[in-house]
Amino acid sequence: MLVTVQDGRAVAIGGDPQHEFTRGFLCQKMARYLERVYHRDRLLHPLRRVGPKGSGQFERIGWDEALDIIACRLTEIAASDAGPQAILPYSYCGTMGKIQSESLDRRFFHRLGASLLDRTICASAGAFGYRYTMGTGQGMDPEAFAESRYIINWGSNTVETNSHLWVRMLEARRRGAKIVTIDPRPSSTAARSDWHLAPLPGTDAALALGLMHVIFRDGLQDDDYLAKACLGTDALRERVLTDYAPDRVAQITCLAVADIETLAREYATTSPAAIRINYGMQRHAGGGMAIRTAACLPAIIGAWRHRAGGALLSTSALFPFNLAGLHRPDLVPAGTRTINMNSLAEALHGELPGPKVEALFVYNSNPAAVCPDRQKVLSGLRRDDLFTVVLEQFPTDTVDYADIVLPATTQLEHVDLHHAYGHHWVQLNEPVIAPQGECRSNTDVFRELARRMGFEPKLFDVSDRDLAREALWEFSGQQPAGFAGITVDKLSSEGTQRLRLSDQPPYADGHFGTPSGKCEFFCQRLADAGFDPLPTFIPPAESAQSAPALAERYPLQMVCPPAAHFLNSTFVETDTLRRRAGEPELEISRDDAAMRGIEPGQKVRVSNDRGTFLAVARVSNEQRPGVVVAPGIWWGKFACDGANANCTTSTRIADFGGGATFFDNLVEVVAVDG
Ligand SMILES: Nc1nc2c(c(=O)[nH]1)N[C@H]1C(S)=C(S)[C@@H](COP(=O)(O)OP(=O)(O)OC[C@H]3O[C@@H](n4cnc5c(=O)[nH]c(N)nc54)[C@H](O)[C@@H]3O)O[C@H]1N2
Ligand SMILES: Nc1nc2c(c(=O)[nH]1)N[C@H]1C(S)=C(S)[C@@H](COP(=O)(O)OP(=O)(O)OC[C@H]3O[C@@H](n4cnc5c(=O)[nH]c(N)nc54)[C@H](O)[C@@H]3O)O[C@H]1N2
Ligand SMILES: [Mo]
Repeated sequence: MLVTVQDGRAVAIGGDPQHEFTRGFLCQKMARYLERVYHRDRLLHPLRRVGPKGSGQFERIGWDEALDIIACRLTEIAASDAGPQAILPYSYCGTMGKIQSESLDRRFFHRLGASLLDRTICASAGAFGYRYTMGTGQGMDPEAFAESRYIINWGSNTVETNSHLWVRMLEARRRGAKIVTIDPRPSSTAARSDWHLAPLPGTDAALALGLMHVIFRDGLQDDDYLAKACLGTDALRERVLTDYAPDRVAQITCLAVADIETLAREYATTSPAAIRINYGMQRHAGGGMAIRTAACLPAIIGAWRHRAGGALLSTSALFPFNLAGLHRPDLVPAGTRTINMNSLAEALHGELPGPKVEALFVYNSNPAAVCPDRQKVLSGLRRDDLFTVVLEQFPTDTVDYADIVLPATTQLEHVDLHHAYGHHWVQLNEPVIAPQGECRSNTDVFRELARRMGFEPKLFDVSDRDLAREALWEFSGQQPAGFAGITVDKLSSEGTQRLRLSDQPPYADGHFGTPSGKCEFFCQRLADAGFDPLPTFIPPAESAQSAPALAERYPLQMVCPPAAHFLNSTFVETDTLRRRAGEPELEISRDDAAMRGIEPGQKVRVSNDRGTFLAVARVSNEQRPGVVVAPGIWWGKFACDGANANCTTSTRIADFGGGATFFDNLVEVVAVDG
């Protein structure tokens, strides 16, 4: 980003035309970042709660008092019978900068001996699934999509969630590529694609196996690539030929047999073919296996031979940061428990093994809005015996439940070092304005707390720039190849640097990162973990086919991805974006609406046994019957009923990696009078 500053105030923000990936444009949210920085509701001073939890009533206090209260309470809990594991840090991706999201905070909680948090809310099912097949996280270079001839957006709303990649896809289309989107919802991406297939949610693995059936049946596979680079081809071929004929796959997915046949043939015969595998398909009970299964497809047709062929999940694994140097996992006391962040509802109610959580320290996250089973999360946050600290920029739903609120700086006010999960560039984030009000960066807060708690100065009296140098291995004598010569000074003087990666396609000759060195259709690691070692279809936990009794009461499958105007629950406070988003909505098919007497624009109640929320019905001819969509992630306080879609979502864990299952959710919808 380029920011123009006049007299100490940021007056303009824009993309950097020199940046080779973003080429000078920001998404519609970041383009309004200054509205956020100077927003009337920015938290500018520490606060102490004066009303009941949840009321959001606070009084202003000073930093010294706030930090003393926190240090005192954390020390007390650590010294009590419950011990330091009764303290739970809770953070995710408010900022993804390495310094403000995972440096001194990790050191602090490790040194304290607090419970560890498994940060699984977004990407872990897919990350595990992809690695079972591929051995590493590496996939296609996003920039190569511009040269692909056949592009599949699979569970990816690329137009809205990854607009810079969409630009590459449009370039490919100008060169003749076909763009296909596989999504149960008529997303913006589906609407702009050449072809949209709408399977039932959670059935992608079956679809992928059906495509393999057609490919092997019709001899469209790349036998040479299979022989040299893949493990388990015969077993996979037998499985898909026996179990996944198009008519069975059509029943599972609710797609037409002819469409499955056509997709398989086009995909296998148009080269280079690229798949953007993304997060939509992994937020299901079988989401990890779905990603693992889809990730087998490029090898079967030899797509990895080409730079513009293969698949892309995330680029984050390519950034070889010195995380151990930043986090200092060596400080963690032996036997410390780990809490899955998707299980916050259970953790706050003392339903997990180990001591009951007595202190919750939230930063870079808004769990009262983004966590599954929200009603239960909120009743946990309401506990009078829970001490809650929230380090935030805005008075979010979570802040309303805090005992102590600490005001945090924004990206324009602090130092950070950024990687990306959608491109190959490293960047340094320099502060350009002074912290607003009394705001402090996350690192400053943990430095101060560490001092008050008597932790070793050599661990915490480290500047943010030195932490960035540590992350880039500048103190270790030798940097990993990907970072060779990329230093804080270079980033500062020359700007963004591309990772030092080879231009060759990563798996052109095989050489996968698996124990066998092959693309593992057969995966012993999965067998060892108690799973089917071959790609398979694990049905959703909540669907008409897999849970017919539940579906009698709650017949609609609901997916709830973010609205285009929000970044998860960030930017809901930003007036221009929230006005564009309007109000909480529910997209519903014409048939499902008619059956329930629901008129377009009418208020509806969406519910299941976990909870309920209100939304305005958007009746759509394009939406497939049986599936409803609730774009989010709204703050309860901006909704007329104080609720949001996560009131209905489940804390059930996906098959791999402890991942979330936000889109595996049966509900019923009724019209609300008046
Ligand atoms: N504008 C915007 N951009 C964002 C974000 C944001 O909040 N707003 N969030 C960022 C983050 S943290 C993430 S993780 C990414 C997520 O970005 P994406 O990977 O695009 O994920 P989602 O938007 O959650 O879902 C994508 C699509 O998957 C569909 N889907 C749901 N279930 C299934 C299924 O079972 N199968 C298939 N094939 N499709 C399914 C949904 O209908 C949705 O249209 O976006 C990032 N970019
Ligand atoms: N229903 C539903 N729920 C979902 C999802 C979904 O698709 N549907 N998506 C899931 C996904 S993919 C993700 S990644 C998670 C995201 O969950 P979170 O990581 O909690 O993301 P945000 O909602 O964006 O909240 C981040 C908070 O961090 C604050 N923040 C930003 N920068 C800083 C900083 O420098 N310091 C501090 N202290 N705070 C800062 C912001 O103000 C914001 O309130 O949500 C998950 N929840
Ligand atoms: Mo995410």
